[in-house]
Amino acid sequence: MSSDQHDQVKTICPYCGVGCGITVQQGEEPGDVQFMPWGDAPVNEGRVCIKGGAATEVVDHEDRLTEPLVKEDGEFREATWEEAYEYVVDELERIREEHGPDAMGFFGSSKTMNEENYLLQKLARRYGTNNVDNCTRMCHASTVWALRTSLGAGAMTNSMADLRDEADLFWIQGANPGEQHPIANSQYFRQAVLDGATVIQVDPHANKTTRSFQIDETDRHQHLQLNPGTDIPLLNIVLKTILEHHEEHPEDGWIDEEFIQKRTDGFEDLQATLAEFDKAAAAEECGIDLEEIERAAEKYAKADNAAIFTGMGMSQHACGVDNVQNEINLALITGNIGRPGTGVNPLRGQNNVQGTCDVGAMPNVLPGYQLVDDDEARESVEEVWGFEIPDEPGLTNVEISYEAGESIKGLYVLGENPVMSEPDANSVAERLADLEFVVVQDIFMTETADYADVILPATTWAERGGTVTNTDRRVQRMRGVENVHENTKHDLEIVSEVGKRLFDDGEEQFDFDDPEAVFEELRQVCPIYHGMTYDLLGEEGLHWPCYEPGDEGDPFLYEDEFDTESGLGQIEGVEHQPPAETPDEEYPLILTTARLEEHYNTGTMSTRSPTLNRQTPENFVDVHPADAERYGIEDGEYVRLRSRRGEITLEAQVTEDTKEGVVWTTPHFAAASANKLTNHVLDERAKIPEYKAAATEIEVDVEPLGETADPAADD
Ligand SMILES: Nc1nc2c(c(=O)[nH]1)N[C@H]1C(S)=C(S)[C@@H](COP(=O)(O)OP(=O)(O)OC[C@H]3O[C@@H](n4cnc5c(=O)[nH]c(N)nc54)[C@H](O)[C@@H]3O)O[C@H]1N2
Ligand SMILES: Nc1nc2c(c(=O)[nH]1)N[C@H]1C(S)=C(S)[C@@H](COP(=O)(O)OP(=O)(O)OC[C@H]3O[C@@H](n4cnc5c(=O)[nH]c(N)nc54)[C@H](O)[C@@H]3O)O[C@H]1N2
Ligand code: SF4
Ligand SMILES: [Mo]
Repeated sequence: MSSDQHDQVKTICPYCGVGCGITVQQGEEPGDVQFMPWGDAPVNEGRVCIKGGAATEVVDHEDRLTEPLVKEDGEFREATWEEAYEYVVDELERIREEHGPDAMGFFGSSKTMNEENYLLQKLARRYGTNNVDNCTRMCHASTVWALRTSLGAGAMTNSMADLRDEADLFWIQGANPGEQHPIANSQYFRQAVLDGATVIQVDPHANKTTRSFQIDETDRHQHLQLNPGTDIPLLNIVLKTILEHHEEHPEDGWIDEEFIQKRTDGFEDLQATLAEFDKAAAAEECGIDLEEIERAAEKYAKADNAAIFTGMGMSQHACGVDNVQNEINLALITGNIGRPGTGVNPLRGQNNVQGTCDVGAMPNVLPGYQLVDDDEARESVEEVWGFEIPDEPGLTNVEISYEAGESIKGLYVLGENPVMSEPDANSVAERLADLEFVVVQDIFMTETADYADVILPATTWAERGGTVTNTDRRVQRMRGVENVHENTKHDLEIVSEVGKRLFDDGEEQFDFDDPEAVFEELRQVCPIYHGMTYDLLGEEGLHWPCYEPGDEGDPFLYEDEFDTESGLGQIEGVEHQPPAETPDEEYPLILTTARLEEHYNTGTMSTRSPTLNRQTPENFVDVHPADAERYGIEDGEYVRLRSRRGEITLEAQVTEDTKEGVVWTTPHFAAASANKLTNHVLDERAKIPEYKAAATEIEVDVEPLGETADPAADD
């Protein structure tokens, strides 16, 4: 399969969903791959954060998987591609014959491109199952659920550019754009703040977002440092404050009556929910002075254009859908939506998580969010694909891992690392060990690949072409330099080859000349991409929805109506649901987990990047000084964190960045993997895990991990 490969290419940063353009330059030797700025790149105009600038460091890393590997007597040995393909195809056939197609699970990858995920979900469906999902499940699944149900589309309502130009207030709840979306923060949001916009940050932890807006130093901005898992009561205080003020002073227009009447449904439900709601008791639950929250409510209500940012602190709770619904409630009753500078905006995580969802790598939807159980939608896709699609939604990835060894017998993992990224990781590992067959397609050996029977070595982002979709729905082209390691193959080629060999009519359904040919098929079955072609994408890319060639896409959504059946935005009152685990005598602290600027997810790339790893080479836990005093913990001392599911040993940082009673750590490091502690409890509807609250205890006087840190040592 040919690809878009040259010595110097304009492409897109492989880390986060901002979608910054960069240039990759190939030197004399194939492995000599250098970063260069792309001066007029559409999103970032040449600027990058620390990760973008260091992205090429891992392309030729000595740990790259360079040959297919097959497990024999518990050890991996090198194999030919022919042998590896045969093994995969034979096992997929055997599992389908012996257990039926729903015994397989397929994980798509938000680190890979639209074409690759499109082909993987097509493969799963041709195989006969809708058990296909991607990391959005652990990420913004709840956000997407709430946005889709109440507004229409599971994406940012606005674009970074209109937020920069028009927003007067940013309400940032459970998101840390200063570190997780640094260029969006520095080049877009910070600009608005320099022009006078106010920031309200709602987060149990202080971070670079707090510091970049100097939140402590002005009266204008506020940091509401709440207890983890108390976001519903906090927003209910805000909502009730606004409603009460409107009763007394309708002339101030804190709520937008006309908007509520013409464009929304369910306002009475919200009023009823809040009628008996006790603001003072709720403020106590949140751990914040009531007046502080009321002051923030006033600022939101008075802003001409107020925009909400919502992140993992909201989505990763068993009440994740309701958390986001309450943000939607706030935007709808104040009419802060459908205009530039407003809305409810999830900053999407991985470089291509938006696209991976758009192209249908999810168990309930086909490309373009067409429901698998909608006969008309399914039939229209079947017409193009030429085979029948199963009509029942499949299992999510977290469910697939939990069914491993039970109804699930085999797993195809394209670029995910569930043994580190899913909650209660010790038990995920045990379950994967019970599978009959696992194939992992990755660029590095991972904690998950340890459990594989076959490992397929893929080329990296810098070595291949395709498209990715960023957080404001901009579809952009990626281009690659030559393969650094000759025997690695492009993800698209690997999936295509498996499809061709697996099915009688595979040649027809899985043979494509290049990524563009796959995109041409994708746009036929994905209405929101229908108007795009590689030529039209050019260097600027296009925003979806783009129904016909020439459509410019919408920079912001819902100007005239919502994309719901009634065309109305859905308001729905929600009540506090505490996390599944709250502190008790045995586990008196609440653990929450979140990210660092210099590391990335399960660390497979960032911990191997010298520039990124230098600053923070191992995991740590933030402990409030009052807690440190009670436990007798010195700053820099090693401690053991223990939950009902496991324990890890790591350094304690004593800091007021965290709140008393709350310990804060990161999911980036295998040697002290936070997910050994987290709780496998899911939001009922979106099936997202509660990564942001688990009851924990600290033990002191433990040995440091030291130089010889062994990932298995703290099992
Ligand atoms: N540098 C870097 N950038 C990344 C990533 C990375 O790993 N590193 N990952 C990418 C991915 S996949 C994603 S999804 C995004 C995620 O980006 P964010 O949504 O910013 O994710 P987190 O840092 O996990 O969590 C955000 C904040 O939630 C806070 N929080 C914790 N518990 C609660 C709570 O109960 N309530 C509230 N209100 N806040 C809480 C945390 O303290 C943290 O500051 O980042 C993307 N960008
Ligand atoms: N405790 C806790 N856990 C969390 C979170 C949290 O906040 N706290 N956040 C959750 C969130 S938001 C997310 S998104 C998930 C992320 O969970 P995962 O998606 O499992 O984590 P990543 O580390 O991003 O894994 C991506 C994998 O893709 C591989 N890869 C990179 N490029 C390529 C490529 O081009 N081809 C192929 N084939 N493979 C490639 C990488 O080496 C890596 O193994 O983690 C979740 N887990
Ligand atoms: S902000 Fe995100 S996309 Fe931009 S350079 Fe940094 S990691 Fe890459
Ligand atoms: Mo994510």
